[in-house]
Amino acid sequence: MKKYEIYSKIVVPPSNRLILRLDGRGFHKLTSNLDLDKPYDEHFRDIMVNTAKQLLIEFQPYFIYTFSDELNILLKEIPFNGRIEKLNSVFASYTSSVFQKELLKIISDSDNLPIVSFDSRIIPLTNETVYEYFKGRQDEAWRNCINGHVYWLLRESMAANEANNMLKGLKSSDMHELMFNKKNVNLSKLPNWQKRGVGVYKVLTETEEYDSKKQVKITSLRQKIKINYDLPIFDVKFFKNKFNIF
Ligand SMILES: Nc1nc2c(ncn2[C@@H]2O[C@H](COP(=O)(O)OP(=O)(O)OP(=O)(O)O)[C@@H](O)[C@H]2O)c(=O)[nH]1
Ligand SMILES: [Mg+2]
Repeated sequence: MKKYEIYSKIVVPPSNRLILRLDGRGFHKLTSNLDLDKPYDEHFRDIMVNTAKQLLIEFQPYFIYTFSDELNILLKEIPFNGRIEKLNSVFASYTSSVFQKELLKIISDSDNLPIVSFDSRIIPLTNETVYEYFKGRQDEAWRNCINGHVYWLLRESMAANEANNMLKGLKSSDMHELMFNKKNVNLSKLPNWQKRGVGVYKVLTETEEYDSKKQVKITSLRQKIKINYDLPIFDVKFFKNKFNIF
């Protein structure tokens, strides 16, 4: 009976912009069970990027930003008449299914394939706060990057709780120095996909085709999916130039 479905009419507020953020559930355990490279594993990154790509194809958002086990989707159209139950459940289940399918490609022993799930939350924004939101997530990606590298360096000589406690007491400058002295790694020179995350979106691209009837080359503009492993530090211009949002 419809009258008992008391949450079904809850819809998103009439804001200009909507973000959905999906986050892998219990991925700390999942990634360690799979024995992935630490702190960054390129197979894991590729699974997240391929999942983002499939979400872009299916839901046609403006932009997807991913780092670690999260995906931030900036919607263009708001599907399901903005119903919160539908948005959260469909995006979370779709993301989990695609991720699972991608995971199967790298795990030969399908009996040991972990069952994955993602949570989903909705973040309503205005045009003016889109940049601020993504910059906040990108700052988190950078913090993650520094902490991840330093944590695994400390783990070479200490237990997990000891490394965690030590990490808490370290200033950013200490961490940079430690990585440089012990590992000869300059944290600010790490690859941009680790420091700044990865963007997935469409760009207009000129393509050249040959018209065999008229025997001429034709150039046309096509939307192509771009996977940007080399994102800039987000600024207002990024969202204005790429998606006309400012
Ligand atoms: N080894 C490895 N682990 C990764 C990688 N990317 C993400 N992770 C793991 O995924 C975790 C994601 O963080 P969280 O989302 O806070 O942790 P979680 O276990 O998923 O917890 P919930 O989201 O609250 O369910 C990180 O702490 C890492 O342990 C990677 O490239 N390599
Ligand atoms: Mg998680």
